[in-house]
Amino acid sequence: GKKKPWSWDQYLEDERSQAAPLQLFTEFQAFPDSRNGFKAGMRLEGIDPLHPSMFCVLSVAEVIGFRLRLHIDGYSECYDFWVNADSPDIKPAGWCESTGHKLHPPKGYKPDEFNWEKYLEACNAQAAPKNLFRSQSSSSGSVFAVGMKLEAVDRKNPCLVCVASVADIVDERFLVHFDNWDDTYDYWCDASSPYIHPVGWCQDNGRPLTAPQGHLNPEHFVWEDYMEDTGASAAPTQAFSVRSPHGFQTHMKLEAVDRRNPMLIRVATVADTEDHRVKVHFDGWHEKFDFWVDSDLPDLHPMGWCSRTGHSLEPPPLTSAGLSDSVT
Ligand code: MLY
Repeated sequence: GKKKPWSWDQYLEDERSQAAPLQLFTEFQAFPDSRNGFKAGMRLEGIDPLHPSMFCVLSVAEVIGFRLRLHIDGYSECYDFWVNADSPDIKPAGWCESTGHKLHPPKGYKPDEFNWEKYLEACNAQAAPKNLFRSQSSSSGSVFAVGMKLEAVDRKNPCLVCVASVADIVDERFLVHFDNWDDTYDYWCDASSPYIHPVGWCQDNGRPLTAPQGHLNPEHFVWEDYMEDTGASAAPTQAFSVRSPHGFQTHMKLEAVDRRNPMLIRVATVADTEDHRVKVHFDGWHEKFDFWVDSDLPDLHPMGWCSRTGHSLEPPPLTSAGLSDSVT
């Protein structure tokens, strides 16, 4: 007979499993309340994932459901990346100019000779209309200011807590930069991030603090001296308010973007948990592919997200649990 299409309900029943409840997901993971109005070819501005301090000229390369593949104009397709249509990392054309940010033009343009109007005309392209972007929360209640110092986890070397600065602020998020390092370690976060601490935190908690690169006496870094030398101030302690731990539990099922092929979303299981992270396992795949992510990663979604947003969902490669475990 004809093979029945894969269904979440049947799968949960067969596996005697439960889906992660909706309320555990953030607004950027949950079912969107708007449509994805972006169209291939539209131009926009946005953060370069490999250089989080840079806003670049982007074009929409592909649209699938609520997701977009973005291309950095003038650069190789190997830098293309996927975002959700409500990503705070993307902004309409002209946003940089109106907010005092430097816009990195397409390769071959000097920053001062780039002009959106002329560029769009030259490409015969359209700018993505402003109403397609997540509405900006105008209230900036944050007390963080550019230049303020803090102690932050280096996400690429997570055992290090380092001397860092607020390098940029957009809406409720700010850019953490590690003093005297290049921007490849930078990341955007908000005041609830578990990865940032006020000046003095390492000392109070008996942890080593990594001094700025090239510091003359890194073993004896003194915040007071450093702030006097740099004329900077510390981000106020009250500004930090770590979010409460997520509620995901081991065995809960969800839908997760495959990092090795980010065009795909797969059936997945929470394999392990920490306060602010979950270990994602792809059902039917070897556990060597499991990986830890922040529980609020916008690439995690509740059961039914793909079907609701018009994205295909990759079912486990074999439906029989016993078999799939032995096939790797
Ligand atoms: N082994 C790495 C460590 C870099 C750490 C950078 N942090 C502190 C921002 C290297 O030397 O490249």
